[in-house]
Amino acid sequence: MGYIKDLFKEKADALNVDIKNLIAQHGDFKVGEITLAQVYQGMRGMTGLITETSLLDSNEGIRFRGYSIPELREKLPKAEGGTEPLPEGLFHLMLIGELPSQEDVDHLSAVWARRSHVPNYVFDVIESLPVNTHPMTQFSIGVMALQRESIFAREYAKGISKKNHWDYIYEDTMNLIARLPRVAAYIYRRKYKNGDHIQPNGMLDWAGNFAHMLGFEDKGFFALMRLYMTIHADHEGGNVSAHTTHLVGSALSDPYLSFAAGLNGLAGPLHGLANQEVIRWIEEMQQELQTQSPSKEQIAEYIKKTLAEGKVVPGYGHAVLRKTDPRFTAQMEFGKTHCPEDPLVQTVWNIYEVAPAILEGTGKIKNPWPNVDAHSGALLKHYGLVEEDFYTVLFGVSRALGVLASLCWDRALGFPLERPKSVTTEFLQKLVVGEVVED
Ligand code: CMX
Repeated sequence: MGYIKDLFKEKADALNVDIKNLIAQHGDFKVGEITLAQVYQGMRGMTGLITETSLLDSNEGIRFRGYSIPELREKLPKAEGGTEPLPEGLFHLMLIGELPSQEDVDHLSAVWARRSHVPNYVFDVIESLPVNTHPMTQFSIGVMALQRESIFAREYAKGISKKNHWDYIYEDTMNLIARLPRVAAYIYRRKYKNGDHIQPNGMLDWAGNFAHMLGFEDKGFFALMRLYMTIHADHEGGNVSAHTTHLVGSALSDPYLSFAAGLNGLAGPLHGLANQEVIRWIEEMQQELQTQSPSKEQIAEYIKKTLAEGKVVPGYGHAVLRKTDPRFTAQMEFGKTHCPEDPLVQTVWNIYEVAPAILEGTGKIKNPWPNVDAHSGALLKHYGLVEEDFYTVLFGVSRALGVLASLCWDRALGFPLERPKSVTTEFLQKLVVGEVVED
C-alpha cells in the first residue's frame, strides 16, 4: 500500500472505535428536533449526516478539519515560487485529518500524474456528443464513460468483504481525481479551441497541469487555478453535490457513478451553475445599460429590476451561510493583488457594495451576502478563460476532492444505505390532530 493509504487506514480504524463508543454511550442523545416546516422546506437546519472533511459555521464560513481558508492559504504547502496552496495539500488534510508536509504534497502530485491516463474510448464517447452540448453534460457523461475502469465495481462483482470496501473506493478515488483534469481540459479544447488538444505535463502539480492542458501558461492563472481548486473542494455534507455523491455511494455505487450523480446536482443554477449565471447576469446588465462599468446607482436599479421580474440575483444568498462567504473574500483578496484595475472585477466589487442592503430590504432573503460564485467568473475572464458555460466544470473538478475524500470515509466507517422516511401531506394533517401516530 502507498503510505497515504496506510495512514488513512490507521485513522479510519481509530475513528471506527470512537464512533462505536459514542453510539454505545450516547446513542439515545437527541440531536435537534425536526419541525413540520423543516420537513417541507428543504430540510434546512436538520442534522442528519456525518461528513468528516469539513464543517460550516453560518457566520464564519467553512473550516476544513478545523482550518479556515485564510489559515490554509498560509499553512498549506505551495508550488516552488507559488503564492497559493496546492489542492493536493487540502485533499491530504481532508483525507488524513492532518496538515501535510511538502513531501506529502509532492508525493500526491506524482501519484496523480502517474494515474492520470484516460482511455481513448472516453474521448470517443465525448466526441459522439454535439459540440454545443453543455460542458457540464459532457463532463458528467465523460465521468460515466470512465466508470468502466472502476476497481470497486470489478472487485464487488467478484465478491468482497464489506471490511475491504474502503480499499477499492480509495483506489477509484485516486484514479478518478487524477483523470478529471484531463477529461475537463479535453472538453474545453474540443468545444472552444477547435479540438486543438494539449498533452499533459507530468512534471507539473495537479492544478498547474490542468491550467496547462486548458491552454494557459500565465503564472497568475496557475496561482488562480490552485486557489480555485482549493476553495471549491468542500462545503460540508448537506449541499447538493456532496449529499448526492454520499447518497448514491450509500447504495455501494462506485465513485464514478456517485460523483457523476453529484456533478448533475452541481450543474443546477441554484448550486454550481450559479458561477455561469453571475457572469451572464452582469453581461446582460452591461448590454442593457450600454456600459462596461455600470455605476453603483445603475447596479442597484438592475438588482431591483431582477427581483421584480421574480428572478434570483445569482451569486447572492446561501442555505446555511449568514455572512459574506470567506471563499468570496479569498477571491477578492486575490483580485486586489493580481488585477485591481480590471473593470469586470471592479463591477463585482461594486455589486458587493450595493446588493446586500437591497436583498436584505426584501425582508425574505435570509442571507443577503455574496457566495463563492459571485466572484469566480470575473477572475477567470481576466486571464482569458472567457467561456462562462465552462465555469461549473472547474467547480466540478475541484469538488471531486472533497466529496471523494468523504466517500472514502463513508466506506471506511461502514455507513449504511441512506434511506430517510417520507410521509404524505395527508399523513401530516392527521398526525398534527392525533388521528395517526408515527411508526
Ligand atoms: N435573489 C433573489 N431571491 C433570493 C435570493 C437571491 N439571491 N436568495 C434567496 N432568495 C429568495 C428565495 O428564492 C426564497 O424565495 P421564496 O420564499 O419566494 O421561495 C426566499 O428568498 C428565502 O430563501 P432563503 O431561505 O434565503 O434561501 P434558500 O436557502 O431557500 O436558498 C439559495 C439558498 C442559494 C438557493 C438562494 O439564496 C439563491 O437562489 N441564490 C442565488 C443562486 C446562487 O447564487 N446559488 C449558489 C449558492 C452557492 C453554491 O451552491 O454554489
